[in-house]
Amino acid sequence: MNERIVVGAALYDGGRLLAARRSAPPELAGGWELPGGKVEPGERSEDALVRELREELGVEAEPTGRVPGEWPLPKGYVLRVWTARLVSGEPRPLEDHDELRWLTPDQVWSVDWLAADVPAVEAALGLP
Ligand code: DCM
Repeated sequence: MNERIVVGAALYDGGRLLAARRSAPPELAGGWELPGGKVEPGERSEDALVRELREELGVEAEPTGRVPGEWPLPKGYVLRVWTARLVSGEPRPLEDHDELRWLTPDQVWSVDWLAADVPAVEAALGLP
């Protein structure tokens, strides 16, 4: 039963964490998140993560480990997070986002993370 899982990536590069600002839907627009999205029926979570990063950011990425925990989202979804590293490409906001920011450790709390992402980011800090 995969249909209520959202996967997010704590994508690290050179010690910086990627944050993505949502452009839709209206109630989430302007909030920052770990990029990712819904796992499709029958899809492995790590495959969904790779697919979402390809679609949303135009990059190839590799999950490097599961961040312990899961966090509730609206409509019965739960957020699960993996650390990930860039394999190729430079992230661009192709879909769902209007801005990306690489955050150094001292900048991590400088953006307005979506509610579910706050504990997820806390859990992911220091894991790469
Ligand atoms: N979501 C979130 N934090 C993330 C990824 C997703 O809060 N890091 C939420 C936003 C939507 C739902 O999960 O309510 C589905 O996301 P999407 O629209 O990207 O598939």
